[in-house]
Amino acid sequence: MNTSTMITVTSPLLPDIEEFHELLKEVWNNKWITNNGSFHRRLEAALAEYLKVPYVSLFTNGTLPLLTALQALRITGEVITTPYSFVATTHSIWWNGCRPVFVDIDPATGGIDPDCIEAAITPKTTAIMPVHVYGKPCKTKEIQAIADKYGLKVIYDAAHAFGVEVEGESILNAGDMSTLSFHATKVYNTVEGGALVMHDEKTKQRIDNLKNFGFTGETTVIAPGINGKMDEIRSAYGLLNLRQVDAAIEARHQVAIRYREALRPVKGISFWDDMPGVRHNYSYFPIFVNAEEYGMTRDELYFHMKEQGVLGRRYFYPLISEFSTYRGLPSSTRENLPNAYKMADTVICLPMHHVLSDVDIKRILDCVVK
Ligand code: T4K
Repeated sequence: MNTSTMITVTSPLLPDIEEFHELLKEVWNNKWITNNGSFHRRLEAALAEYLKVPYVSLFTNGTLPLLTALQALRITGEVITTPYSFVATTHSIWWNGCRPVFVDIDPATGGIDPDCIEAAITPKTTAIMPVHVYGKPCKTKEIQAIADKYGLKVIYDAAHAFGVEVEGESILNAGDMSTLSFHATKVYNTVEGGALVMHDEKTKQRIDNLKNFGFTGETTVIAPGINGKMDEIRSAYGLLNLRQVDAAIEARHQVAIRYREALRPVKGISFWDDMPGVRHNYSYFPIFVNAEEYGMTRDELYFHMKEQGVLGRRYFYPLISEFSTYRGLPSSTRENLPNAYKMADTVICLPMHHVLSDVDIKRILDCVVK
């Protein structure tokens, strides 16, 4: 197969090269290329406005905000989380010296099932880390009610949830903090990048200090911080991408409409429709294969697509709880996580991005629709 004819699961949103060049000239003129420069400040303000959140702190990727949120909230002991995510979610808990406790997911959203949380709480539990997987909102009200009852913090891994709103309100306002990833493969990207969203200025200040080694001035370090600062070049790139992200989301929406129309009659293939009252970002398009009804297993379909040059991905297979670091944990058993196993064993994310052509969409659907 000629690699140029391959259809990848995603394709990055790229700013206009001439406009980027103009902004680069400004960065060059400023001779200030990182450490809270003017583009960094402009992007934080622009994102806060676009995302309808009070404060944003930019980071160099989407993993550091997870690590930093746990640090800032002084999370210790056990953190209840989902096995159905990218490994960075659980790694951030482990890197903070805490123990991840996996609970099962809600098959209707792919997110953590609030009904499973209470049984997993022990005297050592200090926080819950749910994930808005594929950008589908978790049951935030139910999760918050449990957190309030037991005095737990809630940090949402919202890496996939850029721009997602419920009844006109940003999903990023739920919980104590939310994290975003601006990796190249995301709906909105700054090449590599990420952010933490918080509710108050004091927390924003603390996070800004923590991502700058814990410095509060030239000679004062208030905490064991890290280097998480986004530079001026990526910040400038991010400002340009913000201008076109709505159009990119709409283009993805149109792809989702085409997929749903073609796949609805296919026996053994299921997928999610939009949730009422939700502004989705169409960051991924997962389908679920019922092998008996479809006549092919998920893996058979996945490899058939691959042979045709259609590179879907089995996000999120295997479950995080199956990786060697985590599989020995008491909460990692199949019996504890039946819905998560089922989803991981049946999912394929179809290619989904803003520049999928009609020809691409037809090729993708020709693989799946028999
Ligand atoms: N929490 C969650 C829930 C996450 O999903 C992630 C990251 C994080 C936290 C951590 O955020 P970051 O620290 O990464 O910002 C990708 C991404 O690397 C990762 O960001 C993402 N989640 C994860 C779900 O997917 P891979 O290893 O599957 O990506 P890769 O390199 O195979 O790329 C996928 C496809 O995208 C390629 O086949 C082609 C296309 N692509 C990729 C790149 C990098 C392009 O067309 N151009 C590109 O530049 O992990």
